[in-house]
Amino acid sequence: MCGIVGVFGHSAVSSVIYESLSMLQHRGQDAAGIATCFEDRFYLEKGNGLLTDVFDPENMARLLGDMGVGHVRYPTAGCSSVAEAQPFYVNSPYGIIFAHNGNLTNVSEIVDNIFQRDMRHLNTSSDSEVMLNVLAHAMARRGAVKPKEIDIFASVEEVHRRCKGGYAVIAMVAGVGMIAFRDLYGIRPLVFGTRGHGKDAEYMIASESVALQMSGFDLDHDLAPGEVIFIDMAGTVHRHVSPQAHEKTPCIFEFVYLARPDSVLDGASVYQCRINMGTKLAEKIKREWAHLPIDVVVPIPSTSRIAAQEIATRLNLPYRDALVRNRYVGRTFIMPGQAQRRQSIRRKLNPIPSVFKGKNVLLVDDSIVRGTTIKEIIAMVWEQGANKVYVCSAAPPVRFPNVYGIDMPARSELIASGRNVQELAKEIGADELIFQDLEDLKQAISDVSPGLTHFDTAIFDGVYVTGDITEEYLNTLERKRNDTAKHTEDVTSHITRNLTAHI
Ligand code: PIN
Repeated sequence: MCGIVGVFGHSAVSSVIYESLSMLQHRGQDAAGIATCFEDRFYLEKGNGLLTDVFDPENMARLLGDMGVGHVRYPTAGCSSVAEAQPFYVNSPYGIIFAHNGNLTNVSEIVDNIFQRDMRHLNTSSDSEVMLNVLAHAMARRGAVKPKEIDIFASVEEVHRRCKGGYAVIAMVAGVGMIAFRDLYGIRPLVFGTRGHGKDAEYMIASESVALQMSGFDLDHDLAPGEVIFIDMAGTVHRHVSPQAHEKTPCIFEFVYLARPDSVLDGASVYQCRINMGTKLAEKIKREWAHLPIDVVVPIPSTSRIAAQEIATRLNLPYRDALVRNRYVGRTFIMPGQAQRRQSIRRKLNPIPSVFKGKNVLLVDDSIVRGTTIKEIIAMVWEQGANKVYVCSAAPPVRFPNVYGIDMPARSELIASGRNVQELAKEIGADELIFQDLEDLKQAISDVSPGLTHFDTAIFDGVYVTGDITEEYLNTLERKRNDTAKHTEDVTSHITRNLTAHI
């Protein structure tokens, strides 16, 4: 998962991009980059770390121009080289800057063609570079010296044809303008906003609406599946939808956890969706678990707070923020390994004993992925002398890998994979474990944005909307994951960053 932003303005844009990226920092803390364009020259600054690690007044001052693109990268196992920090650049044709969020599912097939047929070179193992080269090749083949919207749309249609998967892209072409597009299913989010009117109008494209809000841009619309926006150098906005576009199926996990609660995605306030997730869970508890003698509702911070408050209200129970988060340990440098991971959870969240002692506690989390966090927290809660520990999750169990750009563990690392709910409860040490039903989760979002009825729910039900995910693909992914994890474990067995930042 990554965050992207593009600004087409009428004055220097670097600080606007920086501010907007800061609102997207939750989408990636591993690397950050900004590229701007001034008189057909690109200026690019990028590096590993948070925005505050990468940018200072000196390099910000080098980012000249009224048009620019920014990127924050999520840590992906085995990929933390600065060469893979974005935006990317190719000099031909025209000069293209490219920022991408998502993942391609047919990379190996395209890579062969890029070398053998298109005769283009790739210098990283990033699928973003693959996509950039597909776009560059398509634009070169059009052969237009001054490409017009018809050339841009045809080129992106070719990208849509060749690149399978979930993605959102913002690109800048020297002397031509800014291009943004979303995959054919609208899996990864992308919003378009405006500031000012007429000749003064400025435009921003971003992963989430909070980025627009920060800099005073009004949300115009979420890009439709397969939609392409092209802003030419005169500031005229051209829109087009690739004919292969499918019905919109945004990634449901954006609403559960990835996106900020103050964002509105595909017409749905993420905050209201999370409240509704709490409502649905409370209804389920009333329906099926009314016999549980719950004394207190405690969220596992931070995301689950919104749902937990709603559950407490609906069940008429006290809500207590009894796991206190230390906000300064997010990026500690520690040794990896299970023992260290456990220690890092305890460093991050500390219990208030009096809330737990002798109580029947309902812990609320947004999701259970690897299960390491919840397991450790349950152990902590037992140590405080709790009488019963019940757990509920605002999302159903995560049983399948994500192939559309969320860095999720392989199947073998997913605690719910191959376990039923009883086995899971036992494994994590809970007396009872209650999961949101998938239909309720979808409904929680549809209730906020009635037009939104279909989602990418593959991590919960194994249905991959792009239709190209085979068992063989998942097995290869699993092998790669395990190799990378092993490699990462080897490389980081010295001193390294705390990897528990992963989902
Ligand atoms: C944490 C949100 N949330 C907590 C992310 C952990 C799964 N994990 C998904 C639970 S916060 S695990 O809101 O960002 O603080 O199951 O893989 O251990």
